[in-house]
Parts: sequence; structure tokens; C-alpha cells
Amino acid sequence: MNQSFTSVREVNFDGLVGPTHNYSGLAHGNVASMTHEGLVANPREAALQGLAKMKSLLDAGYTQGVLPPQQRPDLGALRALGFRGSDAELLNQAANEAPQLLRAVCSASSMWTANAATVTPSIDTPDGRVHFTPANLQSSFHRFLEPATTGRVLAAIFADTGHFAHHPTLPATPAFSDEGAANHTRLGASHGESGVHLFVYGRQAFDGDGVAPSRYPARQTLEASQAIARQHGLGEAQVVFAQQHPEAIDAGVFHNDVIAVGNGPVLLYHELAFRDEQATLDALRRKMSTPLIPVRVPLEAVGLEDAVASYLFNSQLLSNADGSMTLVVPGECQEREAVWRCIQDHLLAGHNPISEVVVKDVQQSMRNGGGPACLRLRVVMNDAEQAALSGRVLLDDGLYGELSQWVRRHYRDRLATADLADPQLAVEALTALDELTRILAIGSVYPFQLA
Ligand code: SUG
Repeated sequence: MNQSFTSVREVNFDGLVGPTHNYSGLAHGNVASMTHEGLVANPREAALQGLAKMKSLLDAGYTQGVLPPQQRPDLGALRALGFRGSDAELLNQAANEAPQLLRAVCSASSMWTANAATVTPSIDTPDGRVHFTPANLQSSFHRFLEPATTGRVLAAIFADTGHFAHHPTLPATPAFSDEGAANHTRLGASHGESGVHLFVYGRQAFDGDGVAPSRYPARQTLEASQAIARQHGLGEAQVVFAQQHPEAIDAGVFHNDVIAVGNGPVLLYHELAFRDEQATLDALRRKMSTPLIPVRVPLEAVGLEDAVASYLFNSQLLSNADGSMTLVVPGECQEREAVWRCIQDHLLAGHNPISEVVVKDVQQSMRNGGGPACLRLRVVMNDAEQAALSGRVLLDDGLYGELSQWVRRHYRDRLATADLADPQLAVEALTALDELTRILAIGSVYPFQLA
């Protein structure tokens, strides 16, 4: 084992759940979000569940990072839409005249950092820097509000321009619809060796054959994925573009990470993940310098409904020092018999590196369609890059303790959609976030701090 191999690791940056976490049913095509609309949320529990997941992975020896939530309610967005007056007046006017807009500007959706950006590790880029592109998230209004702050947060943490390169979001128009790392998987022998980048898209904007889902939107375009690859300097030999199976999207698979997950040489995927399964595997095999280990879950073992409800494929697949892998699955996998059987009989008992399954309760996030893998942005870094991070964003026991206390001090344990108009909620949220930027030592990143 050479030094460059041992000093490179994947850091999972989980999104902290924000104080306005609620169930507004904002995400069309996301079955969990649509089903749980109107439920009373528990933001405190949501944030603590997220922190507990981070802490248990830290305790198991993985390097864990944390990203702050966004400023919500996004009062600036309401002002841009013509609402006037004091903060309280704005919220009141929006609640009366356009409740759907108020719900959108209150969403805590930035917790799903797999959609924050696409990241390419330095070993794969021509200039030897880690490259970032914040996703434009233009498919929905509530998520379109994220990229500006995401860009500031990433620039604050990955500030060292000798190691990190930041690109602008793609044009926020349907042709370049981009949902970030949720549709991007890097495959290779190990984190420290060069990888092949699998970009999965739902539709082609310009010259496609028109094959696309009919019921729910395809959120990622081929053109967006190609532009990201270009921005990051990835050459033809390093990339594979594959179309998602339209049937899967129509069953509620709104991102590839709801139906496939890769790590190292392993690609765990459902039979209906890709429109052309064989061509996708062939292309990966041609370009990878190490044998691909496909772990295929057939439709007869796990139906699409079970896959979507359990979020089996929205698991984190993590590398261990001995070459084995750990699969971190959401608790909902235990509730679906076919899924649990597949985990035991097919994944754990199969000829593949997956040797352990860890179950995590992230139910508050799951009810909005966000499993363990949605909650994290993977950044592969070497020692020098890790040392060049700004702020206090790598979790240790001390930071975990402080963040847990911070959540307990500021978060409500009950939030209904009717509460979103409460001006006191906005005051609480901004007070909490101001304190958070000091805990994380990332400077001013929120609009209310920059005004
Ligand atoms: O974009 N849900 C998110 C869930 C994102 C999950 N991410 C990944 N699969 N990587 C979405 O559909 C619902 C929010 C609400 O209703 O407030 C929401 O936006």
C-alpha cells in the first residue's frame, strides 16, 4: 500500500436539519413528500436523528463533516416576489395570499446535501484540485432557493484556492436541470485511485429520442451532466453517461440515488435503475481500470414500490480499512419483508465486499423522501486537502456535543404548516443560525448576516 492510497479518504458532509423542517408536500414525484403533506414535524428530533447518524459513523472510524442549513424562512425570496413590509408583515401577507409560497420559502430541504453540488476529487482533475459545482436545483422553486447560499458555504469551507476550485451553477433553465451528486457516482479501485464517473440523467433536452418519464418529472438532464464533466475537466475516458429508467422515475425514483449506490468498484443497483442496463455496465467496464463489481437487485426480489418506500438504495456504502464495505440503511428497510430478506440473503450473503449492514433511524427526513445517502455530500480528500479546510466542520465529540446542545436550545419539537407564518419562528431560526456560524467558525454566509 503506498502513501497516497492510505492518505486519501472519503469525507461525508451531512446537512444539519434546519429549524423549520416541516411537511409541506412540496416535491412532486417524491412519493414520501407527497404522502406526508400536512403531518406535524418535529424539527428537534429530525436534527438530532441526523446528528446521531453522523456520530455513530464517527465512532465507527469514518471521517464525518457537517454542513449548515440555510436561512429559512427565506425572507429575501418573499420580498423579491413583491411582498412588502416588516418581516412579520411579509410572513402574514404571504400566509394569507400565497400560502404555497410561504411553505416553499420555509422548506428545510438543504439538509439533503447529496443535492448541494457535484464534487470531483483532485486525483481525477487536470489541475489536481477538488472541483465543486453547486446544483441549480431549478426543478422546484423551494430548492431553487438553495444554490446561492450553498455556493457561499462551500466557498467558505473549501476556501483554499490551491486545493479547491469552485464553478458557477449551470444556467437555471430546464435544459440544464441539475440535482448534484445524487445523480453522480464515482467508481474505481479505491478512493485514492483514479475513478470513472457515472452520470445518470432522466432526460435529454436537445437531441434525444424523446424517451422520458410520463408521470413525474425527470430532474437531471444529459446536457447538465455533460456540462459538469466539462467544468471539472473530465475527459471522455473518465465518464459514462447513462439514462435512468423512465419507469423507475414514474414510480417515484426522482434521483439515481434512490435506485443505485456505488462505492469503490461496487455498484449496487436495481434491475430498473438504468434504461439500458447492459450498455451501462459495458461502458463502465471498458473505462474502469479495475473490475467492476455489480450487485444487481432483480425486480422479482424487490419491486419498485418496496425500493422507493424502503429507500434500500439510498443507503451509504462505506469503505473499511480491510477492504470490506458497510451499508448504512434507513430503518424503513426493516419494515419491508422483501427488502430485509434481500439484504440478508442477497447482499450480505452474496459474493461482494458488503460485510455489514447498519440500520439508522432518520425517519423525520425519510418522510420527506430523504434517506441516509441524501443527507450527505461525499468529498474525497487527501491529507493536505483535509488540512486545508476552513472552519470547524469535521465532527469530533466536542463539536457533536455542542451541536446537540445548540439544537436542544433552539429547535421546536412540533411544527405544523400553520406555524410557518409565526414571526417568532423566523426570529428563532435566525438567532439559531447566527450562533451556528460562530460554532462552525465559517464567517457570514447567510443573507441576513450579509445585509
Ligand atoms: O428534492 N424533498 C427532497 C428530497 C431530496 C432527497 N435527495 C436525494 N435523493 N438525494 C426533494 O424531493 C420535500 C420538502 C418539503 O416538502 O418541504 C423535498 O424537497
